Amino acid sequence: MAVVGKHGKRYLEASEPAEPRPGQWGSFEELVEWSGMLEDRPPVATGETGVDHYIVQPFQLLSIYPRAYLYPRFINDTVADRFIEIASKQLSRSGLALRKGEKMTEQEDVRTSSGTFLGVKDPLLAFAEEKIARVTGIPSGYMEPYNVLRYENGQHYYSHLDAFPEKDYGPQNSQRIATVLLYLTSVEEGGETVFLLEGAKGLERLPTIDYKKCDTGIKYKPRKGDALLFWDIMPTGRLDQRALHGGCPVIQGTKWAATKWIRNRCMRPSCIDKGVVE
Ligand SMILES: O=C(O)CCC(=O)C(=O)O
Repeated sequence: MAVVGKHGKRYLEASEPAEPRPGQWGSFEELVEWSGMLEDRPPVATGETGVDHYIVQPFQLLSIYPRAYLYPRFINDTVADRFIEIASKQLSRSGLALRKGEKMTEQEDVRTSSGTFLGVKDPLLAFAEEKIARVTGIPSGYMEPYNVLRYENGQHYYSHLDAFPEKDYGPQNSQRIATVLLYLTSVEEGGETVFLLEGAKGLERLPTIDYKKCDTGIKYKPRKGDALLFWDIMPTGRLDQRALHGGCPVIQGTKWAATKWIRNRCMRPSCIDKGVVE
């Protein structure tokens, strides 16, 4: 039984089990069981394209400017390891989209990781993609293939936008609107994802930031299995410059991550078939 104290604060009586804390419960399913939610609120009838069960996925709002969410334990170790197993066989030096008139040699130092693109032939990779679709509410047809990245000691990705501003890249047929990073390893030191311009007034720092550094804004330290979602556009549909982000140099350990870029136009036959193309 809970007791409501002064100022409406809820206290637990000794007989009630203590509230589990992250790391103390066996699984998210157990947590849902413990919460009593399934008994109290069993799943309801869905529409044609819904699912008949709850998806248990806690999240933490990391920032509103840019909109960034952390999903702890989004994938388990088996799924994370599968990405690495497949990607390891086909790595090459990571590439970059060049701005108008830019040459690759000018950009060599911007991104020093290795990487590869992976589709969803493997069922575990397909499962992770479907989970991203459900959490973001954006069907997988709007998603690019995974870009799996490996950063070894000293390797980095200087801060950049994932979207393509028209002034730099010319008119776009479709635009990146959101990014999901799946962290496939924990990193002992370094390798954080940084948002240099985070904050309601983050843009005021734009003239002074150093794209090569990780010294302002917020940083997320990679933890195996976690996912980080951030929106590359604002609610208005315009590009959010505060979504500028980078991968800080790895100091100790190896960082593996899988990036999933989400577009504003369907890229695959799946949504064309379903008649939901925009
Ligand atoms: O490695 C990271 O933390 C960031 C990766 C990234 O910026 C990207 O793939 O666009």
